[in-house]
Amino acid sequence: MSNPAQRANKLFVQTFGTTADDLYLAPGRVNLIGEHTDYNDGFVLPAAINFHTVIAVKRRDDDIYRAVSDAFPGDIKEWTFGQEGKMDPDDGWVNYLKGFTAAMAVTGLTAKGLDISVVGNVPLGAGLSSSAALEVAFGTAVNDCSQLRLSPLAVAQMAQRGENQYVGCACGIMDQMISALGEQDHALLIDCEDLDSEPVHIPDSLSLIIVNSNVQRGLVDSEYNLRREQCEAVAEHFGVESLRHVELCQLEAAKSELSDVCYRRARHVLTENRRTQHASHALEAGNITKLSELMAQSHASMRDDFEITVPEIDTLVEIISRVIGERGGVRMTGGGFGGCIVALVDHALTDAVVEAIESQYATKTGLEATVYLCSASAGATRVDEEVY
Ligand code: GAF
Repeated sequence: MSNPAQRANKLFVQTFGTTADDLYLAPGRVNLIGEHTDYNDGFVLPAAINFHTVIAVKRRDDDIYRAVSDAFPGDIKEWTFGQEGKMDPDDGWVNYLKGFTAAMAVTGLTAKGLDISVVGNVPLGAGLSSSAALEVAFGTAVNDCSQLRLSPLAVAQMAQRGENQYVGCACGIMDQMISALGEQDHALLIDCEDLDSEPVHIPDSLSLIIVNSNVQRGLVDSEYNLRREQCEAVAEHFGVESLRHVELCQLEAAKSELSDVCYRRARHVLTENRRTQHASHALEAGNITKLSELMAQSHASMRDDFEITVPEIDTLVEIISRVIGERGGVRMTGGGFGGCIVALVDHALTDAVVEAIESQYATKTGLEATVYLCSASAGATRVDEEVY
């Protein structure tokens, strides 16, 4: 049926027997380059995508929250601001909302309660940040409805705090920040040390293609946290706050003092930071040959040094890079261990890319891929049903 905004309004009426006051949305994201660099105070280059979580809300006079998702209609979750209790793994999606209000309470902020319904079309579990979209859509609604006047960056930081401290995932700031601050037709170069960001136009000649490998992602949290610990161990070895303050030449000189695994993890992060800055310049200048080279190097580094790709993802990247050559770039995107690849390719090659995936991926892997032809979208906002 209808678009997500209409669906959110409909679910609201079905659940609460009255109409919602307002609608808010936040996008999922795709990271063009700069993987596992955010929690190392490095650089990332994500874009918000035109897949959204939409929330319909009605203000309440008390501090109670009641929430329903279209994934589980009829199952109303309820909590009181500042009394979220402990994260309950069986509660699934609502933990991300409770995490947000819990983080606010810890910070000393208060907000009035809300009745809310949640719907969305960000693919779940695909590495396109459906959880950040949920947190940021909710945070934007709470911020607006209680007139807190938090900046989009502050909403993103609160969402990250909720996920780190309440949900228990040690994620960096990238996903929340791009969901809050994305710009249409642009990627955002984010310096995760000072959280400065600058929009980078994506040339009109390029198609943004995301392909879901449909590999069931396993061990994601434990492997993610392990990578983070390995990076922190190397920073500690050098006596610095983060890998941002280690130079590649220092790392090379200290190679024998580190385990091979830790050395390679750090080499990925340091080289990825450079590639991300160069890729941002290449994109801005429309230098697709350079972009292609940097995205290929990024993928190889994730595969060989950071070891976060899986064979099916490597296969997808190989299939696509054979079609596009230097007329576009392709690499795995997101935290890894399954999920998606991102390709930025000359429009003229879009059909050939899709045909190559359709004719080769299933034969080589036994899985069906899902292709999303996307565009870079704006960040979280209040929205009208008619203009969604
Ligand atoms: C996940 C995390 F949530 C991000 O913070 C980032 O570290 C990413 O993995 C890897 O680049 O999406």
